[in-house]
Amino acid sequence: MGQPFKHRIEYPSDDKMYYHAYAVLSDKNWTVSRGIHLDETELKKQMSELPIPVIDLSRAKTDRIQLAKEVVHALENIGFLYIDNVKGIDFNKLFKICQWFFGLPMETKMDLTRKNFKSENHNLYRGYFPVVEGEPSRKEGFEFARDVPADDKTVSPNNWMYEKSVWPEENGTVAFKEFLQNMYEIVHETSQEILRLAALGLGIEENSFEHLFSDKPCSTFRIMHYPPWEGKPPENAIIEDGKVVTTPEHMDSDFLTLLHIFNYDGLEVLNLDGKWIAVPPRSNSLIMNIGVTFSRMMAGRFKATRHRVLDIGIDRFSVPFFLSPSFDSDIGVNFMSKFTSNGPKHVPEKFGPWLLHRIKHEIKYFEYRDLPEIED
Ligand SMILES: O=C(O)CCC(=O)C(=O)O
Ligand SMILES: [Fe+2]
Repeated sequence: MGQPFKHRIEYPSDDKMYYHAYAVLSDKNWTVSRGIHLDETELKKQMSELPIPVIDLSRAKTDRIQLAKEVVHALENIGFLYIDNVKGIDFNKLFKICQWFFGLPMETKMDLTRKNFKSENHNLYRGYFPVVEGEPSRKEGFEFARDVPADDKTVSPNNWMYEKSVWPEENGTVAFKEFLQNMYEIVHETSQEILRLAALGLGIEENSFEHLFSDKPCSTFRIMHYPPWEGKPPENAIIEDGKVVTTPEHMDSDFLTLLHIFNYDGLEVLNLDGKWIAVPPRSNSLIMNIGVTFSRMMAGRFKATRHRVLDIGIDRFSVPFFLSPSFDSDIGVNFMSKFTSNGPKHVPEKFGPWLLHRIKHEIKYFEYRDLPEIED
């Protein structure tokens, strides 16, 4: 990220003034912009002492306004939170699904891999990606999305962000596709409920974010396997104190991520003191974090926190859902200025082209490097 976020906007609210001091992202680190109510030292202290907050969704009906405030507080401060009591997820089955898929013969997985890993294949964005030797990211993954209806004529045929998902053949013992498609809908709905709470906590209409996702969200659901390093890892996977990563530090590019990490350690987030703190596994809970898309729209008020995954010496599985707006959705900066006459103006920007530029030209993740441009 070359461009620092340097906006500071005041948001009126009926019952309290929010902190008018936000973390500012400059180059790699979050620093604190001086605020009105809290001075830098106090805000820094507050944030560095924050544990990862827990949002219990079972309170969404009974204690909605308070819960909404807690969501906003968590998003304004650490940008990472646990979401408890999401209904309908069978985590044990999800684990078995991951093990089944990654245990398939390499040949079978490679039938589903993206074109840049196997030239006969047609899928560019969805499907399987293998471990790539020499990369500091040591992981294989399988991705899918909600398919766009075949009769939808609004999608350009070369827009691979909407390409059809590919699926493995099932052997009758696991309902892989059905289970994961159902999971997608559960986490999608969970993300929408969290966004309704966030809107309520911000003092705007609960459905203020809904339009971004109601047409054809570009969200991606991934299952991932991180094999431990064998032999000597590449230099760029070795970090301080001789620790080794399987995913280097990064911020997610999407709107928000909902993640499950089973019982595995290894996930760490960077707090405002520049210290890496562990995000321990919490059973039956999802971990949520804000992506750059959302943080940018909120002019840095909601935090996209840097995080990384350490090699824990054993195979590690995790399941992220990357909530993403529709290709044409407006994700321009200063979204909140639509609701208040104060502050810098909203600058419209389409999600799809912005994301493509970021993942292909700025961050250059190995799994996206060779994606073609998309002509509208
Ligand atoms: O596996 C994890 O714990 C985190 C994964 C992650 O940060 C990502 O895929 O963006
Ligand atoms: Fe991430």
